[in-house]
Amino acid sequence: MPPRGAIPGPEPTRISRRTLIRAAAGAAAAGLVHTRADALERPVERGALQVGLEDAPQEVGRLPSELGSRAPGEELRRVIYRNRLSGGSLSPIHRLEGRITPADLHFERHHGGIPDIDPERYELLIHGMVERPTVFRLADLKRFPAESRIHFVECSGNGNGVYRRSGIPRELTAQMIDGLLSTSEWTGVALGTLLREVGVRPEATWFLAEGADSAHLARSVPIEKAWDDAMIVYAQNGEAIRPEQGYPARLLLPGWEGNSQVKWIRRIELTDRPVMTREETSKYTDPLKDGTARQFSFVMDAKSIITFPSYPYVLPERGWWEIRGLAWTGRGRITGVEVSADGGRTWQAAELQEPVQLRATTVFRHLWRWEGGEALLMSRATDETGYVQPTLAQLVEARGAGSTYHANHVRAWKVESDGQVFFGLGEVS
Ligand SMILES: Nc1nc2c(c(=O)[nH]1)N[C@H]1C(S)=C(S)[C@@H](COP(=O)(O)O)O[C@H]1N2
Ligand SMILES: [Mo]
Repeated sequence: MPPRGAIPGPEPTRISRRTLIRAAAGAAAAGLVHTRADALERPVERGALQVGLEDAPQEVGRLPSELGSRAPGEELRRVIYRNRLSGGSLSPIHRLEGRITPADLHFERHHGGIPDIDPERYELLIHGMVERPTVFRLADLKRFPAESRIHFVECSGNGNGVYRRSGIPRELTAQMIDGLLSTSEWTGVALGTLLREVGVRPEATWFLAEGADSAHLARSVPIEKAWDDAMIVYAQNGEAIRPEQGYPARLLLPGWEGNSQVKWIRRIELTDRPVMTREETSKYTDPLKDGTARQFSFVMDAKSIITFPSYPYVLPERGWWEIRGLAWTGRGRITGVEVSADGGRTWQAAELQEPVQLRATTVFRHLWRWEGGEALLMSRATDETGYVQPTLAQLVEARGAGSTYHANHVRAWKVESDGQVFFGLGEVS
């Protein structure tokens, strides 16, 4: 068991670094692992690891089942943030391990509810500035060479609740702050493959992607993205994508804002200019200080958040704790994450979980000794373009206070002297 804080209520897990070292030394002494036990602490006696047969279960357990379930007490839930047709739900990122989001916990954002689409009758039309306008059925899409890739999807509104200098509640979970982020292994066909099939005319520079939901969500996308890494995906973490994620097929634009990744995709029209839909004019633009607005701000900038320790975890005792979190960037790969325990005065490099992949979340970890006083934990991500996750002050300086999207500033967690952890951005700004 790795060290883990406890949510108030159940018995706290008490594992010190000393215990971990002892356990490792004990296992080594018993010949279970090849560790240099002498470099650790005095090994415990061999007998300590011997387990009597009477400890083995005496009764046969449950029989196999067709469908698995989560262990009792390990059930996880999304948080629905607006219980209307135009709503969403947040993924429990503070309760997940590793980078992959279980498909039933992938965040949701839809503007007109989830349509029921019959996969037998599903059609994707590609037309406009093409040589051969074509309708693809689901079976057609699956006949093309398939690709599987791990990518995050993040709503560009993710984290906008903490894009403020004051008035932010302390009792916020990472789920509530940044839960409009999820990562899956997506499988589908490269959009470039389909475009070669229909023959794109040279004057086409953009394409319009339109969904089959009642919102008719539509976005204009520069054609370069299609030749680069855009996909039409029909599977997620090994099975058909969920209705919430766009069943039977969605547009995947790795690293770009969630809104542009049209679900339930039914039409792609090649054009020589952006169409200026609602979602790229009145919505999903970023008002700036000087009265203008950023438009087509597709790329999700580098960002990170510590998921442990975070609210509502409680550190039961001082000592060694592993700070853990997620970092991601739409610009390419994460190259570094730094962690601070003193509110940004000093920073140390965290370890990145290999392999660090393109436009995918990366887990970072940093061993930290909590001396028992107050601490302000922060993380700061850098990506391969040299872009560094900004502070709130830097972001407000660059964009003004009126933006509601792309709030990727450094987040902070306040550890109180009694071990309670709260959202702590107000301490920083
Ligand atoms: N057709 C359609 N596509 C859509 C949406 C929608 O409402 N309709 N919502 C968009 C938004 S705002 C986001 S953030 C992502 C969310 O993807 P997810 O629900 O699979 O997490 O889908 C995008 N694609
Ligand atoms: Mo979104």
